Amino acid sequence: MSSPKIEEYNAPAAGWGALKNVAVHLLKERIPGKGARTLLAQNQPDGFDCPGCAWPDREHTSTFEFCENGVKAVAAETTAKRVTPEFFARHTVAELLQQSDYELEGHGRLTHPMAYDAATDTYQPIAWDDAFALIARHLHALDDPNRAAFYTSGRASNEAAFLYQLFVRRFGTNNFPDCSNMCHEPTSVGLPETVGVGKGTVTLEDFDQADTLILFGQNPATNHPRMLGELRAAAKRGATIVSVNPLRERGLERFASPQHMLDMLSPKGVTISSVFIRPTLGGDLALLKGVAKRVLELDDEAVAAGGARVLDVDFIAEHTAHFDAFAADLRRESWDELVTDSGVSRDDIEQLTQIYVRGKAVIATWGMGLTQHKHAVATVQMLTNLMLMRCNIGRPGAGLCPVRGHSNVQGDRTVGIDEKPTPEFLDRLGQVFGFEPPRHHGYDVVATIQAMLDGKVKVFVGLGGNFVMAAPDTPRVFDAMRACNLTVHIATKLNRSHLVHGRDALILPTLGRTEVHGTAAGPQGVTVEDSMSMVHLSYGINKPASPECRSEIEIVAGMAHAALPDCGIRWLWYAEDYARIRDAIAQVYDAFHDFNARVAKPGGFHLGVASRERIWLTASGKAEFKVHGLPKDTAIHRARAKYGDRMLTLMTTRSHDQYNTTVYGLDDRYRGVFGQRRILFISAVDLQRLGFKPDEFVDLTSLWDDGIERRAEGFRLVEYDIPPGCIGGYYPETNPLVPLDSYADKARTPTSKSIPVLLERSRVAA
Ligand SMILES: Nc1nc2c(c(=O)[nH]1)N[C@H]1C(S)=C(S)[C@@H](COP(=O)(O)OP(=O)(O)OC[C@H]3O[C@@H](n4cnc5c(=O)[nH]c(N)nc54)[C@H](O)[C@@H]3O)O[C@H]1N2
Ligand SMILES: Nc1nc2c(c(=O)[nH]1)N[C@H]1C(S)=C(S)[C@@H](COP(=O)(O)OP(=O)(O)OC[C@H]3O[C@@H](n4cnc5c(=O)[nH]c(N)nc54)[C@H](O)[C@@H]3O)O[C@H]1N2
Ligand SMILES: [Mo]
Repeated sequence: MSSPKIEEYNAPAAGWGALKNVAVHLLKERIPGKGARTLLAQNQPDGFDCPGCAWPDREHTSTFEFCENGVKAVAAETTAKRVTPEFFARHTVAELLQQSDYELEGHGRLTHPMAYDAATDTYQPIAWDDAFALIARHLHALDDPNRAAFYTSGRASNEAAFLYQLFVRRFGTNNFPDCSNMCHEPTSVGLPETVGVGKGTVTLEDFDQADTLILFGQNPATNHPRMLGELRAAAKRGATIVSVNPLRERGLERFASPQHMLDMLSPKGVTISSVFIRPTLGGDLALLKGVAKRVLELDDEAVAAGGARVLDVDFIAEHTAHFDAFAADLRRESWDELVTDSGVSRDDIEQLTQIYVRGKAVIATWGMGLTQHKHAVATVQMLTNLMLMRCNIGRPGAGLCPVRGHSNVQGDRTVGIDEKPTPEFLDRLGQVFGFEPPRHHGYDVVATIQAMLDGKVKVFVGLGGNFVMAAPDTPRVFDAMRACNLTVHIATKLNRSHLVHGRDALILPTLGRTEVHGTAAGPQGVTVEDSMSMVHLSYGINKPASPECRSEIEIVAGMAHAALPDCGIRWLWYAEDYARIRDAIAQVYDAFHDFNARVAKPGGFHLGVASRERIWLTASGKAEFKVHGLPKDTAIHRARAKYGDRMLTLMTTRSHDQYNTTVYGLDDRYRGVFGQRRILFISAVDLQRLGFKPDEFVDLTSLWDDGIERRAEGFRLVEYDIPPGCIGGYYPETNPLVPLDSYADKARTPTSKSIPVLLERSRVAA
């Protein structure tokens, strides 16, 4: 492990640094020997889908798609370390709570089902059937099925997720808090209103044809490293790549591909992004609106000069609705406000506009930098507006590309993990399985936490994930969990959610995606859907971490069988052969017709996205332009009115050495941070203005007017190239600062990238 230091990173992204880091992680997990075999099977037609990110794979291309962070995800799962009943006997829960998330993760794979014993404050082994019976007892004791909530993290396979939602709906509730509530929900809410489908419209083939790629609020070198391969190819082809990000993310400057020896030997690597546009936090809505306004002005000028139109007027006329209202609003908008609110100069807006209008095939990608704000839905829709102006949707080489997080987060939603299911889906589910599904909408993440705090939800079941650390407002989530009668976690590794538990609590150890899922019917594959709607099979190749581990499907079936043995659904029969679940999925969703046959093909199949085909499943049957004013009364505005420029806006992001709440290591190599995580990036201007020095420690208080004090203490200031007024820290350390009620309009995604805070000299650390 590195000693704490800050040191500028000058090498290209990936490259030798990545290779070295791979070796370090394989060693740390004590898996040097078999590591290579596992890695070779990763993201290959006959191997397993990488449990890391949701970026798609090329079919049959390179021998293996190398990715440092994919290796870390695989190494974390295939670790030789184990958390056994003896381990739990040695440590009380109170003791384990003192350990850091990094230490908890480091103990290794869970091996046995464990139940909490209050008398000893330890987890004790429990037989699987007894665990299922305990769950059934608690569920039956509820006077209303809506007093239970069923969380999903996006690693669950389609089969596991489908069976889970069937169990939960058959039990009687739509309470499906989901990691996507904290992630791409604004995309899933925003796009259906504009283009009819809440998914991206591009495939990897479009990446081959695009001449312009604009990346909004995304850090691919860390979070989707395989995307860099596509960007490298595009850059080499001469495509223009722009990064819109308050930070000049290092991994987007230069990239050395471990598959291309020449890159590795050149000290510079391949230049990826040549243009960096740097809005203030949350400034993208104003920026996009500014670019759209400029496109309209350029079109006016072209019309006046009798030149070629800048707008695609034929497309707009034939395929879209409400353009006039949109254009009228753009004409009214003041340039001063667009510049102030975006934090981007007129010159930079002009530059981005010129790049956009010169592009003949433009792809816009986006990540958490757009979605974790109050006005995230409006921002996603403004991006869609801009793309529609020049017909950059539903055309080869062009389109919308939300870059999803978890490897199957998109698939989980597709197969029914949805707290707001459509009536059509419920009708179909009810017909196929012979029951009347609950119709009322259920709780999302924020609503679940509130309901637990209000005593309305008493049973929490988590299919993967680390709810208490991923969610906002950490201390309140702790209170919420501890108020439950039962908390259940289906997990591969120990995490804090297991230690902040209800009166009764279970940890149920599950197989990871890298492991063989064997049943009486033989080895089973599971399916996942990537960020570009490709569905494919994944087969584990490693021996299970422990003979006691069960697959997620077997665990869901076990719970369902115990709770609803006589409901007419043969839960255990489904778990014997996962192809039966795929047949059931095909019965419920037309898009999955002939599922088993189609997915047997190497590389799988594309699910079909209507907007990609210019079929607009919106209210008007057309792609819709949406008018959005600039936000004027957010928590940031209110805090600024009260505290002036003492107030700073905090974003919470991932370091290079973490997977969400799982901390693999303490370095953030490309940003030059080593051996530590409690740091805050701050501009030289703000340091000076506020009278702080680099390396000084500060405490943060968030500014939210509900009378609750939210603090996070002991962060080292790191002088960084970040726009003045903005600061950045890592998640989950900063989650105590995110108020539960501070979320995106309509989508209710916590505003993890725009939290108004004050800094003060630290009381705790020095
Ligand atoms: N190795 C690894 N891979 C992962 C994950 C991981 O933790 N580790 N997590 C997975 C998951 S679940 C997800 S959702 C994705 C997340 O992947 P990303 O979407 O890349 O998520 P973040 O690291 O949170 O930050 C995104 C970027 O947004 C920028 N940003 C912040 N605020 C703004 C803003 O207001 N405007 C703009 N334009 N930019 C902004 C930040 O500077 C940062 O570069 O990655 C997935 N893949
Ligand atoms: N402040 C702030 N908060 C955020 C974010 C942010 O940017 N800032 N990002 C948000 C986003 S985008 C997301 S997606 C959420 C993530 O929220 P979650 O999905 O809940 O969190 P993870 O850290 O991905 O979950 C890690 C745990 O999953 C379990 N696990 C790993 N693999 C498997 C498996 O194959 N099966 C099962 N059953 N369990 C497994 C392990 O026990 C591990 O400890 O966090 C959100 N929270
Ligand atoms: Mo995510």
